[in-house]
Amino acid sequence: MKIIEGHYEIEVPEGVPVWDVDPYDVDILQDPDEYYAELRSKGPFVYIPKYSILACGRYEETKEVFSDWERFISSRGVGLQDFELEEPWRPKSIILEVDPPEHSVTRRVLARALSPKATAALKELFQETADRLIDELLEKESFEAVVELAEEFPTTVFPKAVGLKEKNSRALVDYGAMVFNALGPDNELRRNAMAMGPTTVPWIVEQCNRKNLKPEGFGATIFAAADAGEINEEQAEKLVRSLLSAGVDTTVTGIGSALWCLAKFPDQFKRLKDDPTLLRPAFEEVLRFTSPVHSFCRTASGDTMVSGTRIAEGSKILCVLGAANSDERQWKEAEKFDIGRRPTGHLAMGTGIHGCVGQNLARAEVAAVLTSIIAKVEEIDFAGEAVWRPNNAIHALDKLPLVFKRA
Ligand code: OVV
Repeated sequence: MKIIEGHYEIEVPEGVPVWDVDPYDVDILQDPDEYYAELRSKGPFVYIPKYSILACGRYEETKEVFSDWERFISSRGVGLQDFELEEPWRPKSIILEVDPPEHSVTRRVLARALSPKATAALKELFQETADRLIDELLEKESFEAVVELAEEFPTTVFPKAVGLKEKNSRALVDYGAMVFNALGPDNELRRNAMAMGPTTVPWIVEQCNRKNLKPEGFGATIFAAADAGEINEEQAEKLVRSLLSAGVDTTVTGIGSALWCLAKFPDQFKRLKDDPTLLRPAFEEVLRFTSPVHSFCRTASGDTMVSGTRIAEGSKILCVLGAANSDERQWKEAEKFDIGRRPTGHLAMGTGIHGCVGQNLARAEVAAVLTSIIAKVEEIDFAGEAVWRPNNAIHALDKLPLVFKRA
């Protein structure tokens, strides 16, 4: 059997349209809305010959595939590569790239480390940091919000929350770019990201060691689970690696996209300032509207059927979360950014047993930044063109020049 992008070539299931598109084309990654709409319009699934995968973008099927961990597994990788056929670029994640029962143990440990209680304890650190940063930015005529705020905030607070002893924002941001670009095909984005390995991976791996973690923080909670015999030392190191993999680029993207939405829709910013109780629903709408993680794959564990489509064992299914989050079958006026919508059930943080384990923390980080902004900033304006940064799994800004006008 022929291998394409690290998995077996599959046959086109009966009745499934063939769509000659490259979902990893730079133009699509930068501006995906038309691709999302066309994907949904073609049917519940399409077959994409370039990568021999199925893709789904309607809400119902995307949710079904993404949440059914028994029929659509993660242990063969959540990118295009099938880990049964090819070695991944790094040892598998023991939370993202495993299934139950192994997943249940590691999930429990990380859920404990990132519990609402652990997150609540960081509230003051988050608010003080956000207030200081926003005060600094108010002094400037304009600023580059990706670097100066979206990256600056998480790379300041997250290492402290984990208990890292060293600060290295560059390595954290670059490692995230590697992890997420690695989920795509062997394209230029993935190759450029992988080229950062030698300057990035050794530092990351080193920070996961118990001796480099403070006695307080998420890292310490994870190693306490190793001391209790729940997991072993190597697993504890891998779970710290998971924090460093998934905890930075995601929140950087969430903050950047929230700023972009508020600058682009000033009426919604005003509405938020007038009613700060909309802060949390506003961020959920940012997540729905921008889908920071635009797509992840699953692999069919056996022959199965979804909405009348036959799916063969070993098929890679690209779950296009961004398309599901803009599906008009699910969301009224889906193309509208409406902070009062309360978009329960959006798939931006996944759903089911693999749903984002750090979501409390992510929400708390963004809430601190937005709280500070609505108190201190009267108006957010663009100071130049916003540019999106293509990435095989993340839809994020590359450049966001902004002006804050003082309240
Ligand atoms: C990209 C990503 C998301 C979630 C978890 C991980 C990676 C991990 O390394 O465990």
